Parts: sequence; structure tokens; C-alpha cells
Amino acid sequence: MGRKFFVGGNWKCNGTVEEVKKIVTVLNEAEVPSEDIVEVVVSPPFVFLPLVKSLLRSDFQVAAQNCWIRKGGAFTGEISAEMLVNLGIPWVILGHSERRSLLAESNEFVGDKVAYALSQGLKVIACVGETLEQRESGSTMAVVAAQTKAIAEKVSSWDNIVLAYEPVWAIGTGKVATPAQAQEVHCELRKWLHDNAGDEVAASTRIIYGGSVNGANCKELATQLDVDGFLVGGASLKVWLFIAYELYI
Ligand code: G2H
Repeated sequence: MGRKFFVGGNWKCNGTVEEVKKIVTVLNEAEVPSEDIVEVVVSPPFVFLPLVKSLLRSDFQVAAQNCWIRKGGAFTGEISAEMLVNLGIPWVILGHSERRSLLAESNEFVGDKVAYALSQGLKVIACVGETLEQRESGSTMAVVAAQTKAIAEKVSSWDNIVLAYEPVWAIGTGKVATPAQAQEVHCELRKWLHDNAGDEVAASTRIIYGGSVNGANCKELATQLDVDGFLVGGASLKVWLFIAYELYI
């Protein structure tokens, strides 16, 4: 079975009720290929999840940007996977580099979070990616393999995981990976999945690219054999569904 193209919008820590309503109105009016062809997932900040879910068209889905590592309880400020499930939120982004670097989330911590979120029935967009320093020292593959391994060791199935390759040097910088750079890492990640999780997992797991994706660069990136979609940040606050649309016209 082919891998369904995935377009995610990560709004990060942005927006007001008014702005969120405006973006949702644009999304609801957007012309995109059917959900059989492209899966569209929108990720607003926690506080706007119920609002977005209630207003958003039914063929688009909603993702949280994080969740707690285990069952809820005395963890001030955290949001548990159970709460997301209770709200009917199907997806969660985990391991984003902004959390790995600013909040010191380790590979193991992210792996545990992915496993717990899956165990509660959430689908996970799991992010991996190297810093500029790591790329320049030639350790890109070692870094993303270690990040992926920490997840693989904790999960028994990849069915509900989308792997997002997001080179840190490309995030919010306007400095997008070239199609060849993205393809090279995506292909290596697929090989890693093949060698460590099996043929079927490698063939069916979607590996999406994130990092300064926009209308000008999405088409060529999407032609790469192992690029199965995008996680769009900054551009997803503006008119971004061109990405889903233009790829299929
Ligand atoms: C990478 C991406 C979305 P941006 O973080 O996850 O953001 O497109 O702004 O680089």
C-alpha cells in the first residue's frame, strides 16, 4: 500500500482566539485533494485545541504539540495523553527540537513519551533532526539514528507513528534543506527502519520533512522518493494549504 501524503501545520506558541478563528476559516474554505490522498493535521497550542476541533472541517484532524510522559496526576502545568484522548484529539507532536533543546528533553524521555502516547491510543508525529554543528561534523545520520532508536526501543508498533525529519538548522531560519539533503536523510532513515524494525515498517512508515517549508520549495521536496509529506511551521500560520493543493494539481 502506498504511503498517504501527510501535511501538518505546527502553529507552535502563536495565536489569539481571533487569529485562530481566521486561520480555521481559511482552512475550511481551502480546496485540497480528498482525505484519501492527503492527510491534513493542524496543531494549535493546547488552549485552542477544543476551539479548533469544534470549528475545523471534518476531513482535517487536530494534533497537540506535546503531552506528558505518563499518566496524569501531580504534574503541575502538564497535559496528559489521557486528556487529549478525552477531548477527541487524535494526534500529538513529540520530540520537537525546540523542546529537546529548550526544555532538555532527552532521546530516552522522548522515546518514553512516544510509547505512552501510543499506549493511550494517540497517533504520534515524532521529530528527529541534527544541529548545524552535528551536520558539519558529519554526524547527521548517527544523531537521527540515535533519536529514532530511542523511540524504536520503546514501541511495539510503528503503525501510528509519522517520523518527522527536521534539521534544526532549517527550523524557522528560512534555510530549507535542499531536496537532495532531505532525500538523503529520509532514505537513510528508511534503511534504518528496514534494518531495525523490518521491511514492512520501512515501507509503510511516513517520513515527513520539516524546516522552513513554504510554497516556493514544497513542490521539489515532495518529488523526492522518501519524502512523504511536511510539517510546516511559520508558513502554516499564513496561507499554507497550497502545499497540499499544489502537489496534486
Ligand atoms: C520546524 C517547522 C515546523 P518552520 O519546526 O515543525 O517550523 O517551518 O517554521 O521551520
